[in-house]
Amino acid sequence: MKRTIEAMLAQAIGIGMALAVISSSAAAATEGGHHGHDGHAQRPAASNKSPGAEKLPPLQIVSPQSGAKVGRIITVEFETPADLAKMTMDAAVIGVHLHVDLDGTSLMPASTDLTRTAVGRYRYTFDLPVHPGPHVVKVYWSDAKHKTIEESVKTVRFTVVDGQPGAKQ
Ligand SMILES: [Cu+2]
Repeated sequence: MKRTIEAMLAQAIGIGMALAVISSSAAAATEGGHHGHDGHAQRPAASNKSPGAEKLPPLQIVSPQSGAKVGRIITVEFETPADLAKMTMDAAVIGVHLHVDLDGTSLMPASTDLTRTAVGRYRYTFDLPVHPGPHVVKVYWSDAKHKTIEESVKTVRFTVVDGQPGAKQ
């Protein structure tokens, strides 16, 4: 099951987007990578962070690579140690969950929409029409209200080339 985010966005706009929270989360992300070394003494008070944000499982896009030239079927492969049965929209209780995004169209794949290609590695194929030219794929966590958790966003920019034989030259 796939659902576009439009309906959820309408709800989110009604609630009001907390932009201040997003910017403070981004600031938190810049020091998030150092927690393992800094120890408790240097850790700032976590007053502005999204609840549980620093415990989110990492996400990493492994394909396409930045600047790659790919065909018209857009596939993203990513790595995460997360239990995606619990962190997708088919979870029993929707909390933080996976979003994938192609050129601003945000999708929420169920875990069954993902092909596991290795331990902790998954592939998703977008069922969206694309034209030759530059494109952007993002993989990230959203909270239970489908608000993007900015510090989790992974982005890759690549180019679609029309490799189909017989296409207009
Ligand atoms: Cu969502």
